[in-house]
Amino acid sequence: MSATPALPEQGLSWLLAREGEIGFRVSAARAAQRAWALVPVAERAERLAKAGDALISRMDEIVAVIREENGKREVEALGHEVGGAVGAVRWTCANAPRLLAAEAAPVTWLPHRKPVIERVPLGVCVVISPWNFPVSIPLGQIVAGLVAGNAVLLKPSEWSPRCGALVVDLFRDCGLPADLLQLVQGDGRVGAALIDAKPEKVFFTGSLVTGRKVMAACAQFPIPVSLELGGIDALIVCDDADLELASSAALWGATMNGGQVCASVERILVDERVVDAFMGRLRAKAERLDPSDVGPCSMPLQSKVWERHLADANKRGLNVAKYGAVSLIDGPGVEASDVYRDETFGPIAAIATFRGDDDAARLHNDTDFGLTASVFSADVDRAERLAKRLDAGLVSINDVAATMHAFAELPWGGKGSSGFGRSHGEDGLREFTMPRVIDRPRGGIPGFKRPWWYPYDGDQVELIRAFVTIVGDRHTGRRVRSAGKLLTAFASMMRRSPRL
Ligand code: TXE
Repeated sequence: MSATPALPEQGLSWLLAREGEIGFRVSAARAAQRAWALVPVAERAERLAKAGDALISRMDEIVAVIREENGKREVEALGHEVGGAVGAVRWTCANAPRLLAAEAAPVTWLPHRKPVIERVPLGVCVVISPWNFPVSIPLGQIVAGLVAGNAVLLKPSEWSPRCGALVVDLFRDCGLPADLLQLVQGDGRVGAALIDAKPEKVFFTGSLVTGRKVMAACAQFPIPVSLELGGIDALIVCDDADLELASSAALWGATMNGGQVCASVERILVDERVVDAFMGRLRAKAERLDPSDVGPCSMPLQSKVWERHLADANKRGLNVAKYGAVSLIDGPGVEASDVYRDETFGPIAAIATFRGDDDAARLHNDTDFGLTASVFSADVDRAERLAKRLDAGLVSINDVAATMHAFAELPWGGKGSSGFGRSHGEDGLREFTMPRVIDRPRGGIPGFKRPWWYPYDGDQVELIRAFVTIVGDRHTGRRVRSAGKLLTAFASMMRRSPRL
C-alpha cells in the first residue's frame, strides 16, 4: 500500500487560487449540465452503462489501485468495490428511465386542468467522498447524479486520490459533454471551497464531525445536502439464536474491511442467558482468524482512534481481549465506554448483555446513531418484531450487513448521527432530482375566466360552498343537493356580473 498522501500544506494564496479555479469549474459544469439535461433519460442511461463495462474490463487494474492505496483485501476490493459499483451502474441505468419518467397527477379540485409531475435535475452536484470505499461510494453517487441530468464534481478523500481519479476515468468512454463530470482533488479546504461555489446539491459521506461542518456551510446559501455518516451498529444475539452462525457473523461483521465500515458491527448485544456460550465460540474463532484476512488501517489517523478507545477501556477496568488483529471488549460498565458510545471504525467490538427483547431494543436504541443492525433468533417472526423496534435504516435477520451499501436496489442510509438522505434505490436516485409540476389545460375545455376570480359576490360564495361540499362531504344526499346549488349559482353568475 503506497504511503498515504502528504496533505498539501499550501498557504492562503494557494487556497484563493483554488477557490477561483473552483468557481470557474462549477460555472463550466453548469453550462454543460444545461445541455445534458436535454438528453433523454434513456439515452443518458445508455451512455452511462459504459462505465459498468469499464468496471468489468478494468477490474484487475481497479483492484490493484485500491489495494495499493487502501490496503483492502482482494476479495473485499472485488466484492465490495467493483461488485458494488457495477451493481449500482447496472441497476441505476436500468431503472432510471422508469423512475424519472413524468407522471400524470390528476387533482380532484382541478377537473379542468391536467397536472404532470416531472423529475428534473438539480443542476451541479458536488460529491464529497471518503477513503474507506474509495470506488463504490463515489461511483454510485456519480452515476445517479448524471443519469438524473446533473453535472457532478467529485472530491475524493485526500487519502485516496488515485482511486478518485480512476473513478472519474471509468466514465471516459461514456460520451459525456466536457466539464459535466469533473475531478477536484484536495483536502477538506477544497471540499469547503466547493460548497462555497454554491452548487445545487452536496452529497457528503464521512464523519459526523465533518458532516456537521458541511451541513453548516450548506445552510449559508441554503444548499440541499445528503449526509451519509458513521454508525455504531449492533448485532443482537437473542437467547434462542444459532450461536454458531451468530458468532461467525459477528467476527466478520466487526472486522471486514479492517472494521472501517460505517455499517460494521461495533457493538455485540447478547442475551445474558447465552453470553458465555456465545463468547466461547466468538473467542475461539477470533483466535483461529488469520490476521492477514483482516485489512490494515487505511488512514493513519484512524489508528489513533483505536488506541484512544482501547486506552479508555483499559482505564475503566474492562476486559480487553486481543486476538491477532481483533479486539473484543466487555465487562461491567462497558456501555459507558468510548468504544461503545463512539464510532471506533476498526477491528474492535464492544460486547454488552441484555435480558429479553424489550431490554435488547432499549440497549440498541440507547445511542444517537442509527445506521444498520442485525438480529439473530431461531424465530424469524420474533426477530422481525424486534427489528421493527430498532432505530436503524437497515436491519438484517440472521445475517449481518446483508442489505448493505453494495446493493443498489435498496435505499442506504440511517437516522440521527448517522445522517440523513439516501443513496441507492429509488429514494437515492430521487435525491438527485427535484419534482416539478406543469399543469396544462385539459384538452377541449375553452379558456374561461374562473368563477373564483373577481368580483367576489354572493353567487360566488354559494358556488364555492357547493363545490367544497361536493368534493369534501361524505354524505351523498348533501353532495347531490350541492350539485344543484352549484349549477344555480353558476347560471346566475354568468347572467349577472361579468368576471374581471
Ligand atoms: O472523514 P472526513 P475521514 C468516519 C469514520 C472515520 C472518520 C474520519 O468514523 O473515523 O469519519 O474519516 C472531506 N468541507 N467515516 O477523515 O473528515 C474530506 O476531504 C467539505 C465514516 O475520511 O469526514 C473527505 O473527502 N469537505 C464514513 C471527506 O470530507 C470536507 C466513511 C470525508 O472526510 C471538509 C469515512 C469540510 N470542512 C469516514 N472536511 C462512512 N459513512 O462510511 C473534510 N472534508
